[in-house]
Amino acid sequence: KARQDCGKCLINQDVYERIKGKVLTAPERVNKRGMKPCLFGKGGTCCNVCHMGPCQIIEGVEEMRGVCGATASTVAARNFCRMVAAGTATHSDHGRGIAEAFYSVVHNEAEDFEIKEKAKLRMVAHYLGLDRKKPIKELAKEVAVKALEEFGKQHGRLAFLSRAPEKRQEKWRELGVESRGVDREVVELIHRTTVGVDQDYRSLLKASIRCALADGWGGSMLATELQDILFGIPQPIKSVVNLGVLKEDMVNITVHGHEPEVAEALAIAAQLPEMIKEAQKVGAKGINLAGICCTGNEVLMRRGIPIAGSFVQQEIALATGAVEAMVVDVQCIMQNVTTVAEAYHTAIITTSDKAKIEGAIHIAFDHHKPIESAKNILREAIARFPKRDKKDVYIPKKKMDVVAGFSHETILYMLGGRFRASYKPLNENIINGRILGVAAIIGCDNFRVKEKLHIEIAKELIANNVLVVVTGCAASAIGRDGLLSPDALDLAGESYREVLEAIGCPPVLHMGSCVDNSRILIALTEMVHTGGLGDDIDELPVVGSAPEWMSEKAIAIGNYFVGSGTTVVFGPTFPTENSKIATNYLREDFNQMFGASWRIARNASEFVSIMIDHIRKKRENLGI
Ligand code: BF8
Repeated sequence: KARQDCGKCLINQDVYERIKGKVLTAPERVNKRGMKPCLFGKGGTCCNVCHMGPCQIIEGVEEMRGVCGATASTVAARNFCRMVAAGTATHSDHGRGIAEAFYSVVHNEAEDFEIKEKAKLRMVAHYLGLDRKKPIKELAKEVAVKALEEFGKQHGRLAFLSRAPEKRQEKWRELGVESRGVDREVVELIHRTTVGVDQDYRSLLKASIRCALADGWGGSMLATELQDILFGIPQPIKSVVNLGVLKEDMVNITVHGHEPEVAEALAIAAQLPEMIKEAQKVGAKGINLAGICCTGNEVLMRRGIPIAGSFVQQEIALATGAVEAMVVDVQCIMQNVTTVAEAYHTAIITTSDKAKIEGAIHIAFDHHKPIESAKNILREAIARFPKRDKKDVYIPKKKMDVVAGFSHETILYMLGGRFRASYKPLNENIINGRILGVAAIIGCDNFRVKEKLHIEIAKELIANNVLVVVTGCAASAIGRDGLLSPDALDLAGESYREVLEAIGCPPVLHMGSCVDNSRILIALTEMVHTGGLGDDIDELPVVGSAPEWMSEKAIAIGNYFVGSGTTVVFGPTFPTENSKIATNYLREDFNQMFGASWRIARNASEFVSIMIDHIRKKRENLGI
């Protein structure tokens, strides 16, 4: 029953059946009594910042304040801030990791990688305040130093904030929420939330924007830009998604986590004749890489490497019995993967010294020697192939064609053509009403959500002529259903379909991993700069959503979008809900301050109606 209750596992119900009784998996835990969410924690009013508690607090009940007197709104705001700080830290430490790799490459301390995108390097150099005309090698070194400095800066403001529309920058200045340095904002926000510090929900929540902006326009944007410079700007590319991408006759390696460095190195090493020969020696035809989570999105976007699964599919990818190794770095790796792997011949290989897992093999990835590290990892996987129990392999047939790789640069070219690359055609089609507006569906998929929310919402939006962009695990889920393929054009509303047919792209555009939500910030800025849709992001007929969010990172993302002027709809639950006061502040007061707010929806139709109403209201304000 537990399995049948979970909409997500229905996707691969057949695989779950195989491990029934062998290993306890996440969907089973979801429905076990002890695994119900804590009611106070879920709505944000469990306070555990000191050891007089944890205190469970009910709004408006005097005796149910914390021992220290903390109110429900203070506690909910504190917990929300901690999520924002954690999400910001996570994306940003990823950004720092890439900046360090970039530093090593351009200072000739690392082998194998090189600058792939010189024009983008010059553009990034410009926004970091450098002279873009300098010789490329010299400039790259300066960019590496400047990028790393953004993390530890104490004063002034983050360099990429200057990429936002001028009016937005003024707003940030007036409100005092310009981020200074990435690390400083995370540290300060955590400081504010500890016992006896900031005890006014308004002050806390406003500060959460300053930190979140350091994610979107700081850590995440640095990650995206430096990854593009090193590994290439994504271009539209065909591939496939779902467990059917695993191959019976090859060494299957799933690359899971977030920073693309390991997966990029594995992709290069897996093509080397010596490694293919080693695989053949043990009876395999070759090496097959398949992605999971955001690492999957990174290598799908740039290399067309197929995606085996999103967050909710990581256990069952192993339960196919066909995976020799799951190679992980950081974030969103469930501890249970080692338990599932033990039931098979599979190795879980951790590669980051920041993220080890009991029961996994650790092969530290040396970013000075990426290919050598990758070869060691491949050899561990190849050695497992003869141990595969061929009778115990079951790879579901399900897979779906997708077209991914829609970076904001690519969208620019597609819309405007090579000789007048511009967002003008998009703005024109919004103004003339062929496209109603733009909606983002981002974030995780979640074992607790029974419905296929991403898919239902996306279908309804495109049918209503809304251009939909997606990132993260939402993108994989939507891809599994076929919406990332031009074959789904007939699901789009008539006028939107005409636009899509003219440029030949799918009705839903995959813009990348979760750090790549920064691409959406730049795309929105381009729309403002192109003209005709107002002077700031909050005037655009645009809305965001994370219908199945579960990670703190999603809250940080939502918050930087709101701070940047885009209303976001989250659900089905929300982390401040036990305090009406704090939740109302995020909706009404944020709307006054930033022209955008946090909204909550419980089901697909609520998501769609809030999103479409919002877009229509913005159109009305613009008089279009
Ligand atoms: O950073 S969408 S489950 S994989 S947190 Fe994690 Fe959520 Fe997937 Fe990527 Ni984003």
